[in-house]
Amino acid sequence: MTDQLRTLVDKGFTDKRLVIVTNREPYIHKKVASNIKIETPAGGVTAALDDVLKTTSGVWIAWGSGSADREVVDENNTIEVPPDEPAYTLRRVWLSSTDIDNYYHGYSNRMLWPLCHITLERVFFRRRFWQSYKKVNQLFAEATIEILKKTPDSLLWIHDYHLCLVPSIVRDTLPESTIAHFWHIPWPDWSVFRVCPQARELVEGLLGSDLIGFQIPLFVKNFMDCVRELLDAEVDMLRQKITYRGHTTVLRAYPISIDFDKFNDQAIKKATSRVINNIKREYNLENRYIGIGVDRLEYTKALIKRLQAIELFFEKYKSYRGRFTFVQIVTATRLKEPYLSYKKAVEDMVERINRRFSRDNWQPILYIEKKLGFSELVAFYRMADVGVVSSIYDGMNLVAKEFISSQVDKKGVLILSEFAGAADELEGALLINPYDVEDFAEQILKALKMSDKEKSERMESLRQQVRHNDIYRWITDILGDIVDIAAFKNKKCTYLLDNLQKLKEQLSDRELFIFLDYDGTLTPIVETPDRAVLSDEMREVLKELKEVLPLAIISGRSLDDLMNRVSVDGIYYAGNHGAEIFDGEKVIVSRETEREKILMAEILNRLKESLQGIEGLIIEDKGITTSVHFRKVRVKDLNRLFKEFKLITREYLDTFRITIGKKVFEIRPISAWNKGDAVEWILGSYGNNRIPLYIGDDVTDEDAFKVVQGRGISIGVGLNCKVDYYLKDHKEVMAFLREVINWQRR
Ligand code: GDG
Repeated sequence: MTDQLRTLVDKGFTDKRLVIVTNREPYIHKKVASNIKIETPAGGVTAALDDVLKTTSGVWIAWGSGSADREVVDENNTIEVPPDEPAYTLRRVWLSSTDIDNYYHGYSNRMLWPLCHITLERVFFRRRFWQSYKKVNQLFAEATIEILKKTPDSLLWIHDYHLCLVPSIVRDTLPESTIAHFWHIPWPDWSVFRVCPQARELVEGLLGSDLIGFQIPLFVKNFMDCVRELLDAEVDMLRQKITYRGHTTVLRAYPISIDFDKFNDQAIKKATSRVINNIKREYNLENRYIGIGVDRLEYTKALIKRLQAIELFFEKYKSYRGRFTFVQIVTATRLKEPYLSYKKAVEDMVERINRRFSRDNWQPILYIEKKLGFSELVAFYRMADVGVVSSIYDGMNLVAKEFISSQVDKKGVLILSEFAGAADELEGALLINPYDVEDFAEQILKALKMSDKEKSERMESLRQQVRHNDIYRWITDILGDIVDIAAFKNKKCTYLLDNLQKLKEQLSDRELFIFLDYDGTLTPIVETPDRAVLSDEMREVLKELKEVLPLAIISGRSLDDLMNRVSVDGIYYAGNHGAEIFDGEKVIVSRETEREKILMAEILNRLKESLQGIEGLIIEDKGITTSVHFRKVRVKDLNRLFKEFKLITREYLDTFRITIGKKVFEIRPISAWNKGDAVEWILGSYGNNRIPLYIGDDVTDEDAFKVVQGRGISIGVGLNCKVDYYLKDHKEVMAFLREVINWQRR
């Protein structure tokens, strides 16, 4: 476990318990003759979650699938695990064989799995599948509720497509729970997901969560699109938040990974070199190029396409016959249709290709059907010259990362399907489209012919990426967000219009100074900044207000623009997020340095150049600061915009502050005054120790909220718990300001 994760676990879980819910259990008790044997599923994800639970002493809820599982649990269906050194509780859920058929093999594996992997021909649906899926999700939810009732402030982390409905069932019974769900497989786009007869129920089920994690940003976007099509929900594409029936769910991409050190450390062991020599001798692989594929026997991993490419490769490049062997390791899981037919098709094809090209004591494909032990697996990965991952669609694909982590000699090349989530992150692999078998065969040739230098450079870059983003980083990121969400939920958000009397009492006998943000506070948020016009009604309110209290309008807009738009005399104005102030007589400017000016011009040029052609984008040059508005940019261009914006601006982070507001990026010199500084300056210049009351809606208003905290009143527009009170929109701001005028007059 990394230090970072350890700190999180130590800090975040002192008074809370982590409750994990998965279909498969981390420890399985099996009857072997008259004994009971304990098996642990080899998967790295399970092992890492097990590690975390061992340190947080939480609870793991899962289907009790072992033949001796019932014998060992107590009357609450729980058992302390690991068996030899108990550290946390495993709560087992019992399923009948009919449910296993209908919920697991049926709805999960024949409806959701092919649907999400866009193999629609394979989608097979029976009503009984769905009935059973609902029943089993209910069972899991009941077990969870029972646990949560005992420790109400537990944090719940549910996994995968088997358990879509659990979040909302739990939420209905225990509305205050903190619930996260991680979706391990792809989320397809709407044109695919609409095929599912229960599309709406599934999405509603998931939206009981506070946080839903997906592997990559594309799946987040697909999910949001589906919600937009299916439900009358508020979908904030930019902040990746969905509000449905009064509950808000945050969506994020968290690319899953592996334990880099575990593979790397095993690979460099002397013992591994010995295992490699043995394998080479045993399978007659000495002095040959070696390719490797490690997969569950699974149609989404596209073994047939891979074999077609290998066949084509040997057909075209005869000189590699006898010199290159492709080792395909498979483990058969889910031993039901359509897997049985698929297994047969793969085996037939291997046999045919081997018959076609084998000669002397060489065969092109070495097909090994067995679940390898860890040391053997790592040895295969390390000795390979080419690792192949050819999925037609894949959430992430851990084999790709395991191969990389085991490549300590950096002599292997990774051929990776562009449709695996891993392709989104891993730079340095040779990307293939598995449907383009011709190119696939060419990439195998390219990998084999690649210079040692290029191989080593590519592999080094891949290894850096996996080393820095390992499974513990994944867990840390998700748990960190869950802990934050829980903390946020515990805070009370106070709605001002329900608490006017309280505020009035708080302010009685105190002299106020009113500070107001402009966009979103005095005007509604509109498509483009030029359309944010102050209504005559609001202007009249401001004019009345300034007669009874000192008033300042503080905005990210340039000072001139702001003053023209508000056009009320005798008040303070601050533009450019506080960097320019008009005190009623003169303008006071927080000067930028020559260097800042030059760098800002440079950023502007680079942004304009690289973001050319993005329709609807407005880059607003305001002198000291710059705003990049993207409210009108099409969703399909957002990815490019965010990527390029980040790439350019990250070089200037020591000089500029970059914040994201309502569909706008703000770039401002770190040294320039912010809205908080402006509040300080204005209060000081006005004198006589007034109490600031600040109303704003934007991220940049947070600087001012901080200054106001403890000495005045902060009011946010929109649901906001970081402030003393919140109001819903600019209309409520107007109503509140009228109240203030009345208080003062009385
Ligand atoms: C789902 C998503 C996502 C396979 N054969 C052997 C063996 N394996 C192990 C590999 C690897 C694991 O199985 C397969 O992981 P994948 O990520 O490739 O695929 P899925 O099982 O489909 O997993 C996937 C994952 O969830 C995690 O979120 O990446 O996209 O589909 O760890 O090593 N292990 C051993 N011997 C074998 O013969 N020891």
